[in-house]
Amino acid sequence: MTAPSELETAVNADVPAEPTDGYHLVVDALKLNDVRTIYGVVGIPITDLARLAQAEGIRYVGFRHESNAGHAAAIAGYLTKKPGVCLTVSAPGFLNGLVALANATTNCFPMVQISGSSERHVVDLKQGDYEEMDQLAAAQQFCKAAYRVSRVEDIGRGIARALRTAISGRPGGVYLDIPAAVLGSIIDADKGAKTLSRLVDPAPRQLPAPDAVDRAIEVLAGAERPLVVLGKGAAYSQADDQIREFIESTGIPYVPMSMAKGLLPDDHPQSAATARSLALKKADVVMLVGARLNWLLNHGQAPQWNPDAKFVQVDIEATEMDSNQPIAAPLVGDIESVFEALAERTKPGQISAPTAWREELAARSAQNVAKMAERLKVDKHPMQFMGALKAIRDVVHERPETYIVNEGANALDLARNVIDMHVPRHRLDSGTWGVMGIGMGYAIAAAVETGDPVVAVEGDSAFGFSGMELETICRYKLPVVTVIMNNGGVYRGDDVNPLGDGPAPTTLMSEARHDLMIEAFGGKGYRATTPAEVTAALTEALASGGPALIDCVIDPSAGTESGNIGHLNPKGIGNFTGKKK
Ligand code: ADP
Ligand code: TZD
Ligand code: MG
Repeated sequence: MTAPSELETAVNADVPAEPTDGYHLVVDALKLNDVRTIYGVVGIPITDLARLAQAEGIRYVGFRHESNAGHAAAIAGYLTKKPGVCLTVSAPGFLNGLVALANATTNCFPMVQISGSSERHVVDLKQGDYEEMDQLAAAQQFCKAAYRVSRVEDIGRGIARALRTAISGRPGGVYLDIPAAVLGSIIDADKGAKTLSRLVDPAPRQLPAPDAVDRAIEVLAGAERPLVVLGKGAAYSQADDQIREFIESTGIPYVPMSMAKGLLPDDHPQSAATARSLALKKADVVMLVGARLNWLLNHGQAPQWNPDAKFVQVDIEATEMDSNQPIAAPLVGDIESVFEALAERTKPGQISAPTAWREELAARSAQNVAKMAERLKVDKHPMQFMGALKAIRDVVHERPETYIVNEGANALDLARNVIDMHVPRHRLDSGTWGVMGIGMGYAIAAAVETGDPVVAVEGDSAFGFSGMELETICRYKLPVVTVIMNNGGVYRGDDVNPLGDGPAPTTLMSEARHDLMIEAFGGKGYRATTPAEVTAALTEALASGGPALIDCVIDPSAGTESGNIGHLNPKGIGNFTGKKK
């Protein structure tokens, strides 16, 4: 034995007998609060954090791009009603994750982005650190809240605060900044353990006031043409039984927003989804349940809506009321508590939808269903969207537990109408922002969180935003079948460059073989040129339970500019290509 050097003695004096560090405290705090999965991309300074989390029994799912990891965490939050966690590296990795964090906030999904960051004192003096950025300042405006942990003894508090903020009240995205120096800090293990805490009642119930409930009952009782609009907040709340009981006992027709499809099965006799325009135009009392009167509902304005309609709104966020239309009966509370209170305080028969109104909507539905059946019959060559989508619909109809992920423009709008849903929270799509790039992240998280099969119906452009995650799907051997509506372009594939010296802005390669992409990673690729081939491929792919991709070759002239929302394009003075759309 040699005597310790002066330096060793000095260092050891600072090291507790039983030491732990920031890495361990982060993992312990997450475990203590039931975080079971982390979605992320590793690098300095969080690689060891991911390794340790895995070693300690947290499932770590490694992605190829942070945006996709973030989208996965967000939809995991939506599906489980617990915050999804995304882990990113400093500056560029952090920024890559930020679109997903903002998208989660916009869609009211609970998620926490935990990011490592570089040396605070170097960053703040802008001395040019590795991956230098003031991440806390950058994150603030894109999320519900942003926090930074500056001392190792605050890790437990920071994580508790981030998780509670994400999940309570209106759910949203929260940013938690943990500088490298804090992760590497050493602290006595006992002392460290005492800084951690488990959240008690992280998403407390929010009961509506009794007089607010009575006011809503009165408004609904006076309706001649009542309508319920179910939004993704209703799906998220998991108050499936209470919502169904209210709708069935009152007989009120309902319209589901896209991600609320399946909350009640789409073939429910009270569904007015197939008479949507008439329902909106004529309803005299509209009850919004976890649905905002934003652009997706034309802000509640005429001519889409009856200008004299009265609104009842059920939402956990008081400031949502009156944002677009005056709300005659605001019901601020969590949806489960609101529906329990409604059931308690409504007298038998007090609210009921008049038969004439129900029959009017049912008659319009029958007409529209017949029209749709005609449209779906077309079996033209080259294949049209409808041919491919009908084939998908019929295969997944046999397997209602299948999750449907959906993005694109025409690929989104048409699939939403054609593929009916029968189980709550099984349709995951571009949502409030109409964002492209959610596809593979949502699909991966749905498969990871539930183990159920996923079919991702993707526009060929939309798919490109997250396509590299096919490798992730194959690496984790997930039951995800990606079906590409390959019309060779953004909206359509037949646009031309008038100068003829290269592709037009909306053009992609219609001859692209997306099916070969997945084969590079050992998945199964199919190319389908007819609806029968789509049926055969999807049936086989779902039966295999493994990763697969079906490239559906769609007519490049199929599709309209921006799908259903072409009217949102600014007009200008004319048509830039002179080509007829
Ligand atoms: P959609 O796009 O389907 O119409 P939105 O995202 O516009 O739905 O609306 C969802 C709404 O649901 C948000 O205003 C949000 O505050 C609300 N919400 C989310 N969770 C709950 C809950 N548990 N109880 C009540 N409202 C909720
Ligand atoms: N970038 C992001 C992040 N989100 C967007 N919504 C867009 C760009 C613009 N955009 C749309 O709104 S839809 C779309 C883009 C690029 C793709 C449409 O093409 P597609 O679908 O191939 O996915 P269809 O079936 O050809 O219409
Ligand atoms: Mg396309």
